[in-house]
Amino acid sequence: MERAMPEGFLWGGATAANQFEGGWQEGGKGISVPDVMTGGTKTSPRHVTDGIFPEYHYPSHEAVDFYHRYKEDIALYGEMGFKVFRMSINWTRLFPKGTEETPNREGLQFYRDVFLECKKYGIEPLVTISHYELPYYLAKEYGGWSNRKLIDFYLNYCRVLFEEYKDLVRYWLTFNEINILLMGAYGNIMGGGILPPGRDTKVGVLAGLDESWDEEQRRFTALHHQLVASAKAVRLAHEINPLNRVGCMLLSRIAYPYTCRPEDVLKGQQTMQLANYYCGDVHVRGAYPSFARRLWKEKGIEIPFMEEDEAVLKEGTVDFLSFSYYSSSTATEDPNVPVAAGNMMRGPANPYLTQSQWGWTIDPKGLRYLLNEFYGRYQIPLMVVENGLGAEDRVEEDGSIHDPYRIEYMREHILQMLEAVEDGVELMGYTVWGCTDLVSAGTGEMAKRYGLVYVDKDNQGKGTLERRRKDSFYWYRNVIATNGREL
Ligand code: BGP
Repeated sequence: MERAMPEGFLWGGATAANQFEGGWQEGGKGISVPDVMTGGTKTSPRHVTDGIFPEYHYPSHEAVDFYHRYKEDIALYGEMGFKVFRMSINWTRLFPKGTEETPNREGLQFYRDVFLECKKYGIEPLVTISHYELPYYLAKEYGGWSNRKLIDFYLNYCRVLFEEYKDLVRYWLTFNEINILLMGAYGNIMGGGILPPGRDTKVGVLAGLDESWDEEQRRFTALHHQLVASAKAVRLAHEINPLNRVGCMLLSRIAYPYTCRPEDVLKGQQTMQLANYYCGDVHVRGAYPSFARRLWKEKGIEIPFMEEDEAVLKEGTVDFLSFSYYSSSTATEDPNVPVAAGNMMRGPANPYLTQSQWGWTIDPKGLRYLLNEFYGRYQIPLMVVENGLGAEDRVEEDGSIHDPYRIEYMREHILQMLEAVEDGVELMGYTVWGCTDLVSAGTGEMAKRYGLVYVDKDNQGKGTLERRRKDSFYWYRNVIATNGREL
C-alpha cells in the first residue's frame, strides 16, 4: 500500500529564540531567564546566576546568531521545501522588562522581517509565544508565573502580536511544553520563571538544574495561571482574526508498564494521565480532568481559582494540539528495579529499546501509540512540533557531514506517523526539532546537535558560525518533495 501524508501537510522544522537567535542585547532587547543560564554538559548541569558574570559562558547570548543570519537560514529552509517554520518570539525583544505597555518597535520590525522572509519561500510561520523566554525582570521582581499579574502582562504581549502580525501569521502556540511545570526544578525555572532562593552569591549561582530544590505549590499555581492565560489568548486571537489557528503544546510522555502486574499498569496510567491529560484536558476540553481533585487533595495543593476562571477555561479551548516527542519511558511500583541513569524521563530502562548518546530512549512506535492516544481522547487535529535526534556530528575533510543515524531516526518516526494517519489520526504537520544546529535547552551544549544544517560552533562558544548542509538535509528535502512517499 502506498503511504503519503494528507494534502497540505505542514512539513518543516522547529527552533526557539533563546537557543537560536543570539543578539541578546541588540535592538533594545531586555534580559530573559535563559540569558542568566550558564552552559553545561552531559554530566555537569547548567546553572542559573543572579545576573550576568564575566567568568561564565552564557550560550543564549550569541546562540547561533539567527538574529543576523535569518535570511541565509530561511533560504536553506526554502531549499528543503519547508511548508512551515516553527519559531518563537523572544518576549524581551518586544517588552524588555515585560511590564511596559507599548512594545519596542525595533523588536517588532525584526520579527516582521523574519515573517516576510518566510513568505518569500511560501513558508508559513508557526509562532510559539512563550518558549522558556520569560523576561528576567518578571522572574526576579514578580516571582514569575506564580504571580497572577503575569496573565495581564502576557495578554498585552499577545495582543500586540496578534494585531501587529495579523496578515503574516496564522498558526500560534501559546506556551511551549506547558506541562513542564509539573516537573521539578527545571519546570520551575524554565517553565515558570520561578527562581530558587539565593545561595553562594559570591559567584552568583542560584541553583543548578539538577538540584532537588522545588516548590510544588508555586509550580501548580504558576501552571494554573498559564492555563488561564492560554485560554484568554486563544479567545483574543480568534477575536482579532477569526482565521487564527491556536494550538497548545505539550511535552508528551509515555510510561509503559514495566511488567503486566496491575500495580505497574496503574502506575504507568497515572504517570501518563498527569503528564499528558492534566494540561491537555484544560486546553482541549476546557476543564481540569476528574483525577486532578484527588491529586490536589493528596498533595495538599490549593489551586487559586478566581471566579472567572471556570468560564475562561471553557471558552478558550484550542484549535489543535501539538506536542514534542523524543523518547519513551517505563513505570513500575517495584522499588528494586534499578532506575536507568541518563534516561531523561526517569524510569527503569526499557530492555527492548536502545538509547541515544545522551541516554534518551529511542522509540518510533511510541509515536504512533501516542498519536492514537491523543486523537482517541480529543478528536482534534494534532501536530508533532518537536522530534529529532541529538547526536555528535563529524565534519569530513571535504566538508561533508554524514549523519545516517539522524536519517534513520527521522525515517522510523515518520513511518509511524504514516501508520497513525492510516489509523485515522488527523495529523496536520511535523516540524523536526533544531532544523539548524542550536543550543541544547537541557545542557546548554552545542555538541548535542539536532540539525539538518550544521553550524560551526563548539561548546566553548568558538567557531565561525558557518552553515553546512548535512546528508539529512538532502534526504529530508526529498521526503518533503514526495510528501512522505519516499523515505
Ligand atoms: C524540548 C524543548 C526544546 C528542545 C528540546 C530538546 O524540551 O522544548 O527547547 O531543546 O526539548 O532538548 P535538549 O535541547 O535538552 O536536547
